[in-house]
Amino acid sequence: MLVGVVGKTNTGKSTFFCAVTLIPVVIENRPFTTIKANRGIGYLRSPCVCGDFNVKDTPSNSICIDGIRLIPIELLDIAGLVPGAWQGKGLGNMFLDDIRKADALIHVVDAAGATDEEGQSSKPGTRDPVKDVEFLDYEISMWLVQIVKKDWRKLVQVVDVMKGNFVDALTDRLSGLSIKKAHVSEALRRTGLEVEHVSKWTDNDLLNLISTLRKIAKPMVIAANKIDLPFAEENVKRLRELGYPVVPCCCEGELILRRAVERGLISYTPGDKDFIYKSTSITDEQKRVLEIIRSKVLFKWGSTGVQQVMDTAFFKLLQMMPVYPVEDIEALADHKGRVLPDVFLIPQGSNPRQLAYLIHSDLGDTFIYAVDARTKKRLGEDYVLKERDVIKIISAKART
Ligand SMILES: Nc1nc2c(ncn2[C@@H]2O[C@H](COP(=O)(O)OP(=O)(O)OP(=O)(O)O)[C@@H](O)[C@H]2O)c(=O)[nH]1
Ligand SMILES: [Mg+2]
Repeated sequence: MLVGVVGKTNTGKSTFFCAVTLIPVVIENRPFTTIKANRGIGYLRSPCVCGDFNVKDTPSNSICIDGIRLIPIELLDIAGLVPGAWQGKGLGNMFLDDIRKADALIHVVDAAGATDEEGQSSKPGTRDPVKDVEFLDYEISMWLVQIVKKDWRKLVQVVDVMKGNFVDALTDRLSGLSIKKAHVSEALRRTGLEVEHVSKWTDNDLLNLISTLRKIAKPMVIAANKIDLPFAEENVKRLRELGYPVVPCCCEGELILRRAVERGLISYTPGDKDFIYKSTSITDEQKRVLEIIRSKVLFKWGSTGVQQVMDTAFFKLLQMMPVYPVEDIEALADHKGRVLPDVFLIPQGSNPRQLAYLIHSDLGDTFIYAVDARTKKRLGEDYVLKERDVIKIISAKART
């Protein structure tokens, strides 16, 4: 699963990416700082099961800090866009092509309205961030419409004359865009458009279908950034009326906190509501900046919001959940003796065999049953895995 960080140019996308991945990318107060997308690893935050079992864990594919499991995931920081990108304006298709790979989108908006339509910085309160959301929706939809329209007549012929399947034909046309057949069927159901009359659809019908499809295939969370600035609070309220999950955030504040942790100045885990001073060699200036973040962001909003954006994207939009496979249910360990070494992200509603496949295709093929480490009960393929289950897979090859 890959999540793309998108939005108008100069809203703080790279700051968000850097705060999450700690990859030093270029951040500047000007449009089009990022041209080539940055790809990196960020972390999701989930309460670790080590506390439930009262054991000291030795994580391998993830990190555990004070009972909080940080689970690695992939993130893409995409070039910014300006209105007309779908027609090639600004960096145009450069941005749009990178969206192809994304399964969900984090839309970083300047909630303070301190960047104009073209991404030039302006006084807070001068740009309506609601317009930024509307325009990004429109840009992505128009770009997709353009792709579909290229072959529209052929597609209509396949369905009308050759009685081909519309869902198959459209999914095929959109291949390589991380859009699945189920997404297309669901978009048709929601719009109520009739496939039998596809040749009579208007441009608006097609736009309606495609924007609905985009919302299903590439769900979006709004990261309402720059909440440290004036006007953000009232704009956040208005952004919440658009029907997307909205998380107020201060990417710059999160980046400063993460860097202060790296320098050993404070202790802070992403997503925390406060930090603790660790070093006595902290300068007055460093303290002043940290105290501003504390009062303007942490105390006022409850956190910097950056971690919550990540968790919303993977747990709510993509409906993933963490599950812990182990080989020994007594020691909760793998064959190397590592305790609760791995956590896997798996779609909600998955069964133990699907977990086995995620670990290794052989293990899925030879799956016999699973065992729940909490209840010691045997679980068949009909069992629906729960969030934070600790599971042993029994296979014909007797390996996990
Ligand atoms: N006040 C404030 N400024 C921020 C925040 N996050 C980012 N910025 C500033 O916004 C400006 C743009 O940041 P970038 O991260 O480069 O923005 P971008 O969206 O990647 O921009 P492009 O790559 O040019 O499209 C920089 O001056 C950042 O310091 C924040 O939370 N608050
Ligand atoms: Mg950037």
